[in-house]
Amino acid sequence: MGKSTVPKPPIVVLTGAGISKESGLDTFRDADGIWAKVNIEDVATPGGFHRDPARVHDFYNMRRRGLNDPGVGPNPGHLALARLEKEWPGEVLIVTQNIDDLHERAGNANLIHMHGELNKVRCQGCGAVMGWTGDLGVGDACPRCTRTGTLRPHIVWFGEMPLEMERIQEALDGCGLFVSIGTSGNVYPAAGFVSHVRAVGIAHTVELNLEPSVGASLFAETLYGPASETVPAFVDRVLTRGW
Ligand code: BV8
Repeated sequence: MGKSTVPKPPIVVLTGAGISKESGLDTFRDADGIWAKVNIEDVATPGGFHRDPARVHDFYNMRRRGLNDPGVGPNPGHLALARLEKEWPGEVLIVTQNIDDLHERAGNANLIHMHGELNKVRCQGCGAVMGWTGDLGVGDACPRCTRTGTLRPHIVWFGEMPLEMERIQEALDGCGLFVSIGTSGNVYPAAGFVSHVRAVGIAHTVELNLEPSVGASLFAETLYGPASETVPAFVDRVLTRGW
């Protein structure tokens, strides 16, 4: 079924690690999560990278190998969001905190990776951002400027400015529906988006998560359960009778 002609309000969807959990990727703050195994300061800050780049490369190389494992792919939660973008007769923007590429692989095209992407690297010498699906090491040369020692993961670390914030703020200002999926609401500025949307005062706000997030009370509606179940059901509802 294609899009009908009557334009409908834009939808903004914020996703976090919880939507990729059932695809086999670890979350951060669950009991078995990433931050239970490594120290944020050592692997997800500019200081950590400056102190020990090889250690940070190892951390992201392990996660990149995990993501690019043939057994890892989009789950029904990702696929439902691709259907929403395809069939909703208005704009659907996915703003993801995730650095995996499962939204793209599910079929979403209108997508912002506000914390960067695991399968990309950035040269601190010439600024180039390039696809990179293998391991990255301190000795690797930039394919564009040939410098060595200047490549870093194209990922936003703590204390660094998330990407495309202006475009995100504009989308939040103008949306009719804001949905937050699979995020614990601990990390800013993403955790503040729902408050921004409420202050604008137009949109309906919904949290789809396994359990209440830190900001659960800020949402007009909350639905709990695994994303592979809650997201398809919610998308069905929006496409058949709105919110
Ligand atoms: C910024 C990339 C300002 C790396 C990430 C002191 C010093 C400096 C900064 C700060 C500070 N104090 C506060 C800050 C701000 C800081 C922050 O918020 N810190 C927190 C910890 C207090 N934020 C920043 O630093 C940001 N930048 O503020 O810049 C600035 C201003 C001007 C100029 C320059 C700078 C940058 C934040 C981005 C950091 N990078 N990731 C990497 O991925 O390795 S953050 C990291 O957390 C990931 O991106 C992740 O996506 C994100 C959020 O985590 P979640 O996705 O929510 O994952 P989590 O595990 O927490 O939750 C999963 C949820 O899923 C759970 O609720 C669970 O119940 C649910 N779930 C589980 N299974 C399922 C499920 N749901 C559904 N279905 C299931 N099956």
